[in-house]
Amino acid sequence: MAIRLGAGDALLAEDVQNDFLPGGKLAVDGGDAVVPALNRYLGLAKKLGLPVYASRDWHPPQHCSFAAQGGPWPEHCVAGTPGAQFAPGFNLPRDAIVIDKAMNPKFEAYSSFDGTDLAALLRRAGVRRLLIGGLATDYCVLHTVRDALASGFEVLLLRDAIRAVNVNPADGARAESEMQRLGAQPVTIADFDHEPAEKSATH
Ligand code: VGL
Ligand code: ZN
Repeated sequence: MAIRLGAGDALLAEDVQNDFLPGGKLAVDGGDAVVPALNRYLGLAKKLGLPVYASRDWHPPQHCSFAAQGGPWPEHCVAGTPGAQFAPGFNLPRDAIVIDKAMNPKFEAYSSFDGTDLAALLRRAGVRRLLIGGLATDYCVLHTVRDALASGFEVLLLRDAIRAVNVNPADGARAESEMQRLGAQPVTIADFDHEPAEKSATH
């Protein structure tokens, strides 16, 4: 059954930033594939007038998650650097709402709800269901989906628009199972009711 989108739905794109794409400082295998995939959902959002939210991992230079500070990751997504910019070709609309996170040097914050006003913004906008995709499946997407569900939002997990870091090879698969177990509904672009342009041809 095709899923119908409308009022109360919004798209949330997690951390589609240069440092998480091939060639970046914390490159996710195949991370660049989320860009065209999310662009298809952005097309749906535009057609239906759905609000779009986009998070950025936006760290201070000495963030506790960096190896130099004893953390697990190479330095990445330092606020204002090219690596922290949205990926080229990612078609965010002008009125997309950008959520910066993990800005406190002392705390890791994978979830876009952690230390941000995202939940309040969504409630104020009347959002009840989130379409969530982006990077990375086993960190920011997982933690954001957990928080979204715990905050009472429904979640459609965009399976064709996520990729995992896979520090351990099964991390991505495990994260997807957990998100489903918690109540996220896994979907792909084929599940949505959208007419291809050719169908509206006149004669
Ligand atoms: C992320 C590792 C470190 C993510 C952020 O966006 O998933 N992963 N910082
Ligand atoms: Zn980070």
